[in-house]
Amino acid sequence: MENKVALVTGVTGQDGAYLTAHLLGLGYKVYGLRRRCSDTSLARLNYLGVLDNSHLVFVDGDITDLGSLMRILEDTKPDEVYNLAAQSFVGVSWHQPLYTAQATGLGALNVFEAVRAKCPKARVYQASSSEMFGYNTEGMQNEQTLFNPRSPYAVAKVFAHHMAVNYRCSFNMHINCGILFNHESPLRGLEFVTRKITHGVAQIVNKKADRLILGNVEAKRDWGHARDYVQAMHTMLQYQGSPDDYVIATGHAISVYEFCRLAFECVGLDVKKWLVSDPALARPADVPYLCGNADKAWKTFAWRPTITVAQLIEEMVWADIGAQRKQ
Ligand code: NDP
Ligand code: GDR
Repeated sequence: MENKVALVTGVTGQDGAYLTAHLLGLGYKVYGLRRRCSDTSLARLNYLGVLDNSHLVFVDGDITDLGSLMRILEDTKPDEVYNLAAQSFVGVSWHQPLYTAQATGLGALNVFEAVRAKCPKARVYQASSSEMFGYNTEGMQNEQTLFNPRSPYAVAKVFAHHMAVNYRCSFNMHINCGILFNHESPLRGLEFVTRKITHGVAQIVNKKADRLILGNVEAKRDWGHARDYVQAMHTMLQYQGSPDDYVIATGHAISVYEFCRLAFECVGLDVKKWLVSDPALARPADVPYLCGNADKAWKTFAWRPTITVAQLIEEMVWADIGAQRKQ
C-alpha cells in the first residue's frame, strides 16, 4: 500500500511540529502549509529533527487565501487534512478581533470549501478549542456542554466549529472536530502562560531576571502535553465510524498559581518570593475554570493522556534552563 498523504496547516506552530513528527514516524508524506513571512521560523521542526526529512514538503499558502488552498489541494490530493492554522492567542484577539475572525473563523471555512471542491473524500481534522465553552466556574465540560465564548478568539472558533459540523452534515464530508483543552510543551509559544512561567523560572535560575509578572493567577486550566494530543488528532481520523466531535483533555485542572508553584518547586525555589500578579495584565474577560471529560474519546478510539501536568512542568522547566544555558 502507498504511504498516506497529509496536509498540515499551521505546520510551524507547536502542534504542527509535533503532529508532523508523529505522521512522518508513521510513514506519511506530509505537506506543510507555510505562509510567507520575512523570517519564517522552522525552529520547532528543527528541534524535533524532522526538517531534513525527504517526506516533508513545504507548500506556500495562507488559510485566508482560498485560491492558494484550492491550488495546494489540487496539487497534493491529500488523504488527510489537519487544519491547525489560526491566530491562536486569546489575549491578542481583543486587539485584533477582525484578523482573528478572518484567520481563525473564516480561514477554517476556506479549508472546508477547498476540500469540498478539490478532494471531498479527504478526512479533515478541525482544531476546535475548550475556549468555546467559555465561562465556567466548576464541573467538567464534555461534548454536550453548551458554548459560552468569552473572547473574539473563542467566538471565531465557535464559528469554525459550527461550520465544520454543518459541512459534515450537509455535504457528507468526513470532518472531525477535536475540542482540545490546553496542551503545552517546550515548544509552546512564549506568550502563553505555561511557557512564560517556565521560561521565567529559568531566567531566575540563570540570574537573568529577579521576578515573574503574571496576570490572573486564579484561573484554572486542564493542561496536557502536546505530544499526547497530536496522537489523539491522528487516531480520531483513523476511526472507521462516522466523523464526530471529541473532547481531548486530562480531566484534571489546576490554577495558574499552582502551575507556577510547581515550576518553582522543580528548582527548589519558593513561588511566594518571585511571583508578582499585576492586574494590568488581566484580560477584558477571562475564563475562570476549564476541566475536560474525555470519556467519549476513550470509549470510541481508546485515547488517554500519558503525561501528567507535573511531568509536563518538569520537562518544560529543564528544557528552558538548558536552552538558556546554551545561549
Ligand atoms: P500556534 O500558535 O503555535 O501555531 C499556529 C500556527 O498557525 C502557526 O504555524 C502559524 O504560522 C499558523 N498560521 C497562523 N495564521 C495563519 C494563516 N493566516 N495562514 C496559514 N497559517 C497560519 O498554535 P498551536 O500549535 O498551539 O495550536 C494549533 C491549533 O490548535 C490552533 O488552531 C489553536 O487555536 C488550536 N488549539 C490549541 C490549543 C493549545 O492548547 N495549544 C488548544 C485548543 C485548540 P506562523 O508560524 O507563520 O505564525
Ligand atoms: P488560553 O492560554 O487563553 O487558555 O488559550 P494562556 O496560556 O494564554 O492563558 C491561560 C490562563 O492564564 C491566565 N494568565 C496569563 N496568560 C498569559 N498568556 N500571560 C500571563 O501573563 C497570564 N497571567 C495569567 C490567562 O488569563 C488565562 O486565564 C490557549 C491557546 O492555546 C488557545 O489557542 C487554545 O484554544 C486554548 O488554550 C485552549
